[in-house]
Amino acid sequence: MPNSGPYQPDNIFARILRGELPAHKVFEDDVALAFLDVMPQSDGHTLVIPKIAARGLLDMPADAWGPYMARVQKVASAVKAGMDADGLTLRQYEGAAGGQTVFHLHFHVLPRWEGVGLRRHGDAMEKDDVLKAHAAKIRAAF
Ligand code: DGP
Repeated sequence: MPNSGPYQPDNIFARILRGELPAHKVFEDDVALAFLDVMPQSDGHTLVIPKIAARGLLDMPADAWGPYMARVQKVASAVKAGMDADGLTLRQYEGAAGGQTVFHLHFHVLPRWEGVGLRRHGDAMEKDDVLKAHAAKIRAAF
């Protein structure tokens, strides 16, 4: 996948948006889709993507931020409540040099618990039944 240039409509998240690839979805409306990260850095690690085709923060239209960030906040609230977390860490990696590996804009919502560290970014795949259980808890918290 090229890490610069125009938006590539065959990126993994675009394919999830089109329903071509499965995901443990927790939220969807006309603006955004949220689903669990398959390589979670903490239990319940959720990604929130806009439906607009933007590679990253720098090519997201300015007037699309308000509606998108409102969904990020809504999802973050459900992630915190559903996972019974003490807090959250939000992250966004911009460009390959910034750590981005999938070139469709996304915010990472990471549940945090006092004294519990994060696993490494993109390190290990989680079991499908574990992701399924976490997604159910988060969906129930909207
Ligand atoms: P980033 O470096 O910010 O582009 O992170 C991409 C994240 O996406 C990374 O944490 C792993 C996750 N990921 C990669 N492929 C898939 C996939 O096919 N499905 C899901 N749900 N997550 C994925």
